[in-house]
This record gives sequence, C-alpha cells and structure tokens, in this order.
Amino acid sequence: MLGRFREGRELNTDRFTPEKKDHFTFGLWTVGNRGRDPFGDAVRPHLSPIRIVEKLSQIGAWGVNLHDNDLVPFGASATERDKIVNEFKKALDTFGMVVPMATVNLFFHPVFRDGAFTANDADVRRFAIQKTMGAIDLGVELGAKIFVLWGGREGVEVDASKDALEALKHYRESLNYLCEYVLDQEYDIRFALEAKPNEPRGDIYLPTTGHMLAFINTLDHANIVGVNPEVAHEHMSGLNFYHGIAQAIDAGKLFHIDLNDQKPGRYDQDLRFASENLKPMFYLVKLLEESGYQGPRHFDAHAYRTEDEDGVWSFALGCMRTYNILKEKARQFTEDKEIQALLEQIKKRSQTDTPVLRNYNRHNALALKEETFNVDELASPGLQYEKLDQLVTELLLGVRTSDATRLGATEAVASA
Ligand code: GCO
Ligand code: MN
Ligand code: MN
Repeated sequence: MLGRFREGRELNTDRFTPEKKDHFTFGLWTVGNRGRDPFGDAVRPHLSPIRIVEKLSQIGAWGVNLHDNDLVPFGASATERDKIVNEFKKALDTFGMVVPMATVNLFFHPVFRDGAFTANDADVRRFAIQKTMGAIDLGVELGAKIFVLWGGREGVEVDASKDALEALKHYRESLNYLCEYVLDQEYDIRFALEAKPNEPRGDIYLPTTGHMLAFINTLDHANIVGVNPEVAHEHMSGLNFYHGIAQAIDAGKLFHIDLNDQKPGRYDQDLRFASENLKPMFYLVKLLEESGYQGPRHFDAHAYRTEDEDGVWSFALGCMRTYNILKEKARQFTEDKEIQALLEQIKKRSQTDTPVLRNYNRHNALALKEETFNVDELASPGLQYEKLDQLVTELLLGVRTSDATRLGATEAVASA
C-alpha cells in the first residue's frame, strides 16, 4: 500500500519502503515540477529546494540532483549565489542528503533558442561553455561526482540552417574543452551524456544512447565521458531500453541513469517509474542489480498534472517502491524452480558451443568449414519461450509468490 505522508509521519512501512542505502535520487526539477505544459499554466505552488530536500529525505531518498538554475537563478550575483548555496548545503547536512549529480540548464533561456554547444553563433557557444564551467564548479562544491549534459536545444527544425557535420565538430570541441577544464581543475567528476531524439527541437543531434556511445569514442578524453540514458527518450525512438543499457554497461559507460516511463509514440511524458511498462522495467531493474551497476538510481519524472503536493510525494514514493518491488521480483526469478529449469535448458544448448569461436586459427577455421550440421534437427524442437514468458508474467502479476502455488501455476501453463 502506498503510504500517505503527513509532515514527516510515515504510515504503512514494509519491506519495499525506500531507504538511503537504496541510493534513490530525484532532481529538484522533478518533484519541483509545477505541472506547466504547452497548453496550461502551473497547477501546483513552487516548492523551495530546501523543502524538497527535507521531504525527499523523509520518504527515504538518498540524494537530490540539480541544474545550476534549479538552485541559483539565472544571472544571480556572486554574493546571492553563495548565500543560496550555503543555505542549501546546510539543508543537505541537516537532512542527511547528498548531491551525486549536477547538470546545467542550456535550454530555458532564449539565448539558447538555436542551440548551445551547436549554436550557429560563436558567442552563444562560448557563453554555453562559460555557463557550463560555472555549473560544474557548483556541482563540485556540492559534492557531485557526475555531471550530466542533456543537449535539449542541440538540434534543428530546418536542416538548411545548420551543417550537421559542423554541428558535430562544435559539439566535440565543446566537450573536449570541458574535459580539459575538469582535468585542469583536478575535479573528481565525470560527464554523462543524455540522448533524446526530439523535443524541444524538431530533431536533436545524437538522438539515442547508441549514437552517444559512438560519439564518445571520438573525444579526446573519452575515459571521463559516459552516458545517462533515459527510459522515456529511448522509448520515444521505439527502442528496447534494456538492450541499450546492456550495451552501455558492456562499454563500461553507464555512469548514470534517468528512470521514468513513457507510453509509446508520444511526446516525452516523464511518467512515474514503471507506471506503463512493467515487464520491460522488470528486465531493466534485474540488469541494473545483477550487473553491479554502482551509480545512483535517479528518477527523472514528475507527478501527473492532477496532483497537489501530497500527490507529488505519492509519486516519488511510488517510483522508489516500484523499483524495490521489481528488485524483489528479480530475486524471485533467480529462485523460481520452473523458470530456472527452463533457463538451464537454454544454457545447456549454449554450452554445447565449442570454444572454437573464441580462438580463431586457420586449422579450426578449415575444420569448421568442413563440419556437417543437422540443420533440420537444430530447427525442429520448440524452444518453450511461450512457457518461459508466461511464467515471468505470472511472477510479475504476483501469483507465483508462495511455494505452494509454484507447481500449480506451471501445470496450468503446461496444460494450457
Ligand atoms: C528532458 C530531460 C531532462 C534532463 C535534465 C538533466 O527531457 O527534459 O530528460 O530532464 O534529464 O535536463 O540534464
Ligand atoms: Mn526526459
Ligand atoms: Mn532526463
């Protein structure tokens, strides 16, 4: 049951109740989202960063992330900035919260209407770098170890207006410069690039995590640059997020992650984590937990526009609880006898693979060319993926929770 929160009094705790050790984080801009959209005004009052830190801590979050301007207004003086930052640091201390990630807002101000690092105007590009260096300083001051770059305005509506090759060069030049800055300052912070296919631009450069991974390899300091994939953004492109995350992990580049959810074929919805795609999010959580991913479990989502402040905390709690529930489901998956028996079959077939493919030599290549395969035999047995998927479905639906029901459920599937 979702607990209701009344000024710090938490009702209904259970084993899914989030705790600091779960490393859940939210952006100031996520729970602070006031429900404005292109068609309608704010529906909720402003929440101060300090109030957000307090409430997030109460409901079990570990940390809070921010854009420079979520905390320090655009154009604030150095004195104003320091005052705000010091008060914020005090709140972090008081409520035992950390800032694992910081980022920069290069999309809100009209100066970025045609891009930041890829703007056609060289002064805008230099201003974007200046603003980012300031945001990095702020992040480091708050203890952030990850600096996210999301290029929301790095794109076009009109391809005639910008040479795509030039834009990539500018993008690369900017990232190289920022890496040099971080190294020169001896900051202990790494970059995580976040892809998105469109919105707010008609098309955004480097639209998917795969594009980002390829681009990172062209940078001067690729070792300190990774990715920050977001569920909604890859789903907007119709991609399998779980597969993209596997590729990022395989490349050693999963530095951070934006968890949320998204209905297919729509604008960026930033819905509560796993509120739409339970099964894909189950595989995602399973992968994160089993791969040894050490980074924060960050939610880049916001509450429905129908909600008041209470609804915002229900939303935040919901994100974290669902993650913990899916984590438990991943554990049940590894303990489920029927599921494991089917996986054993798959493994067995896979292990009959000889080590030949891992050790090329001319001799075994010739031998492999001579080998006879009984392709009809290989092609004929059913692979039982129907049964496997139904078992996973029943596990997720919670009908395979007690030992007693496990066998019964399998028989039902088998005889269906
Ligand atoms: C979006 C993005 C942003 C970024 C954030 C961090 O679609 O609006 O997901 O929320 O994640 O700006 O840089
Ligand atoms: Mn988004
Ligand atoms: Mn995001």
